[in-house]
Amino acid sequence: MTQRLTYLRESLKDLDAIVISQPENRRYLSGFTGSAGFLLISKDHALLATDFRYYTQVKQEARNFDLAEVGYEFTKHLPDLLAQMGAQRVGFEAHHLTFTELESWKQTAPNVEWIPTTSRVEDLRTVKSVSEIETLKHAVHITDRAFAQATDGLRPGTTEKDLVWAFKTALHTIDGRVPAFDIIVAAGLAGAKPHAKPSDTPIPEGVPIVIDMGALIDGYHADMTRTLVLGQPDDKFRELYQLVLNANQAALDGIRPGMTDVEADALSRSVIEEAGYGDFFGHGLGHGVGLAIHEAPKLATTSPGTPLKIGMAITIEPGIYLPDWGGIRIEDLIIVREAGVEVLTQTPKDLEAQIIPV
Ligand SMILES: [Mn+2]
Repeated sequence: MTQRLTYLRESLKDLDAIVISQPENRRYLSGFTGSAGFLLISKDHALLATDFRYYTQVKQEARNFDLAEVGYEFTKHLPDLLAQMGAQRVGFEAHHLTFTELESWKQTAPNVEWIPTTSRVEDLRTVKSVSEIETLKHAVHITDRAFAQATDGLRPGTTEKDLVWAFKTALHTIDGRVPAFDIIVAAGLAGAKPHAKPSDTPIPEGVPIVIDMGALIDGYHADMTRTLVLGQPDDKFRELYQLVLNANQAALDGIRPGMTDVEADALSRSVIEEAGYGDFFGHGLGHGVGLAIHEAPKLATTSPGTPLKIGMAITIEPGIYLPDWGGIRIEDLIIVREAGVEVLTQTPKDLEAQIIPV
């Protein structure tokens, strides 16, 4: 945590202080896992202002921060806190703070010059530390095990909601965990919607079943997608599955540090485009993952062209979605390493392993 503060302070040369309101950024910098509070950080000070519910917890979790007991009146105390820090030019998180909050801060602290900042902490969060990677590996490992356990019970008559419940049960029984996000189980036509909601309908045989799930471990999110089929798939499934798998593998084989987010996206996209399905891969190749399920960087055609760095944790999830047929997506979680990528996800993805015998 100390090093994270040091890095942030290095990026604050143009400011006297910054107020951090974004929850994952607050946790990342301070270690505080509570749901409310603001960080005030200057060159010499690190304050965590929160309410009565968290006074004890802050002392236990955020040892590098001084607790400011502000109750539910942070805005009222803000001028005093900033004056104590000698801060005149103060940054705020423009992508998180609401317009209403900023207006109230301006009113209460009229002599402060409020400077919008974006992504200062998010940029730091993209490169994971050794301990963050260990936590992500744990999350992926539990995800792999829960996937195997839950899909073992998949048989004719199982509904999408049954399977969601089986994943939740497995996460709980294996390691006392909960899902990192709303689990997706989307069979047949529903799978053509990348973020479909599970239904009460029994999963039919022979159609693709898109399953997107992950475990949440100590604030870190695992994210995996596999596309199974109950009974024998048709030739179209075999053809498209292999195509998406080839696209997934092309990215795993081709990604290197220094390559841009756009170039990484193109590794998979070009495989799908060459086969004539480019229009049916309508989302980005992947996203950073960590304290948030979706965080920087984003791998997409519309990304800014930022180079990938060693230590980034990213999903690789090409997909093809045909509205009159269904969807196929294969998603792994990787770490960018010096010579390529380390694939954390271990759940098998060869075609035969996706076929559940009936
Ligand atoms: Mn994902």
